[in-house]
Amino acid sequence: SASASVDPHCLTFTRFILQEESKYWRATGEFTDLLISIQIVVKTVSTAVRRAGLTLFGTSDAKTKEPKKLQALANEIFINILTASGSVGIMISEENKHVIEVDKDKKGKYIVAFDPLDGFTNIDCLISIGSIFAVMVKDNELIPTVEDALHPGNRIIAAGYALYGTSTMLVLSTGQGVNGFLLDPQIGEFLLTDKNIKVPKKGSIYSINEGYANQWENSVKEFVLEKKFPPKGKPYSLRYVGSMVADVHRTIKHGGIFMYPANKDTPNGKLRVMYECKPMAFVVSQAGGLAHTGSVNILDVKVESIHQRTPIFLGSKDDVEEIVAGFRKHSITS
Ligand code: P6P
Repeated sequence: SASASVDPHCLTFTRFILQEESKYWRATGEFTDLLISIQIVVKTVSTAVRRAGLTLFGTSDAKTKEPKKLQALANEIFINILTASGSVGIMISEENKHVIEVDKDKKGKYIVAFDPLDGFTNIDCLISIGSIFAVMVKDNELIPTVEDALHPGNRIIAAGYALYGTSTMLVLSTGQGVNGFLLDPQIGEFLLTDKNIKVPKKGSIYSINEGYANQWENSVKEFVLEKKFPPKGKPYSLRYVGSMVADVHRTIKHGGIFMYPANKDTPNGKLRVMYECKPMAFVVSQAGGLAHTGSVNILDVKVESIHQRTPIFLGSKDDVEEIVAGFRKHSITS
């Protein structure tokens, strides 16, 4: 069977985490418990997503209501399993207006921000969607309260995403590089298939919703124009799925730049700082790439509200630095 072809030395996610624990972390076991719980979350959401076509759709209102149900289900899966881990103190979810505080008896020191099912409206036409998460701790590593969600001393210690595409992939960084694990559904295990992922230094793909071109700032207009009509060499290709996890994962693997700039409709951009942009910036930076707002590194963005948005330019270092130079040029001359 297909699973028999898997390299017997292929590490499962669980064994990888246990190895990492013995190498890097003060092995309290709490962080390991949390990462193992995140693995269970992703397996459970993946099963729900894969069954969506059979259980949630087929009704006349599939386009309107069903994706919302799947998004709510994914959110419940995140909250219930992370709560049960005993490692989490508070959670910030794209789906919840307010910070979620875990009951005292199950409370742990970690702060988890997540988008349970990003791009979920794409599911009824079978476009890849994903989950995004970041794990933070307070600077004093004490148990967090609701007020700590925006504490400037919070630091990201792990982040990653799940891509529910042709296969389910879990990409994780715990601060020692980035690794990708493919779910083998026949044995229900994530296997380490993409070890030490690195973003190419420069790419040949730009990824942006060109439908908003009439709303872009000049820096963005000039950058995109130069990619399409370069003074010398070949133009870049445009690839845009409209599902952040799919666009970011392709950018990490193939290089290039993913952009969601400010538009007149969304003056701070559309994508959220805590559970979309910062987790992706952590992963991309750990893979040797760069994530920027046009004025600061995404990881340095000051968070003043849990659903705060930001413009984002992410991917190959050379490509992102090029558009950042364009922003600097315009800010000096304006
Ligand atoms: P637009 C999906 O709705 C999402 O939140 C991200 O996954 C994606 O990158 C972005 O919005 C797409 O937005 O405005 O191009 O449709």
